[in-house]
Amino acid sequence: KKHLTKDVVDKCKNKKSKLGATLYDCISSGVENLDAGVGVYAPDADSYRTFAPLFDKIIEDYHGFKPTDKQPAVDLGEGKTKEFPPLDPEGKYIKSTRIRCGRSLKGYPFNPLLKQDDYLAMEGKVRDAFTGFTDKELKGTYYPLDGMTKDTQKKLIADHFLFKEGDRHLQAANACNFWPKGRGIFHNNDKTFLIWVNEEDHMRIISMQEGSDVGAVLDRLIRGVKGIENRVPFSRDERLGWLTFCPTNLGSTVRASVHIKLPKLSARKDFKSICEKLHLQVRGIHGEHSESEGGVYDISNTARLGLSEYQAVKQMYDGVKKLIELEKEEK
Ligand code: ADP
Ligand code: ILO
Repeated sequence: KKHLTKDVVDKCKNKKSKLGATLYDCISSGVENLDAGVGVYAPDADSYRTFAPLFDKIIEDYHGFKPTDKQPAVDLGEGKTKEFPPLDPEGKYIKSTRIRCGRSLKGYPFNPLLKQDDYLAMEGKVRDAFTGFTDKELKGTYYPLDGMTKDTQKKLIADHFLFKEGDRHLQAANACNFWPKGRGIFHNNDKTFLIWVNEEDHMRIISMQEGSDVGAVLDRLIRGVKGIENRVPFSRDERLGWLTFCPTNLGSTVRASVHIKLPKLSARKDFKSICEKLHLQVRGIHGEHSESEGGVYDISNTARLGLSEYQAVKQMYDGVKKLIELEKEEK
């Protein structure tokens, strides 16, 4: 609505990406969901170039990343995790910490252009990669969604481990074809290291645990990412960094979050604007498009593109540290 001007439509309406995606394929989710925050997805990597008149504007608006900007080199934060000691050592505010990143498999487009055979082949490839984990803490089991009981699925979702089903934004983007084929979740015994397969992105790699030890969560994520990238090549763009289906996740792809209670601060009318000024995004207890429950919020870094993985985590770390200070100062 905001960036799809007549000029942009005229520039894009007769174009097709290398794999045949049209402008309508990019905007269908926002057309069907007028309350969407962003409303667009890229059916393939080439769509970011072919439909640049639209994507560039949205990317600049969301990330502050200009068409001439370039994603910095990868810096996962290796050797620097000690810079992130527990944010709330007494456990008064933070319930849990999670850091996730997205990855796409080289050679495959995104959801709307995938065939059932692609989903199954991709699932097979990543499954092989999981089986190869040598790190004891990361070793685990892959659970395909196809065949999972509804009770198990519901419990995994309620406990914040598994992606939801039937997201209307993804459905309208044509991203749920052949569901649940090729979709699933890998996790270690403790459910502190998890990988979502073929939901919104080919892979979402997640590290999470109770409490506020950001350094420990990041350290585990780094080991996990390295363990997989040795086995399956990921697709990366010179300018946009790691490629993802949704433009909000490009670049570092990192969303570092805490589940946190800030009773005094969150009662203030300007709570969201305080967070925005600290480059923090506020979500509800069940993730995006959900509400807070029992005063618990999901607070994370807003930007993912134009900053390294380490900087994305630091954005959340510094911002949440400040929020806790402000909470303590409130009368
Ligand atoms: P994503 O983080 O992958 O963009 P969502 O916002 O939908 O997707 O969140 C996915 C799940 O992760 C949700 O169940 C959400 O509650 C859970 N989650 C996010 N941050 C935390 C956290 N710090 N602790 C526990 N669960 C979390
Ligand atoms: N298309 C949805 C979601 C945007 C960002 N979030 C994710 C999960 N990619 C919207 O525009 O609100």
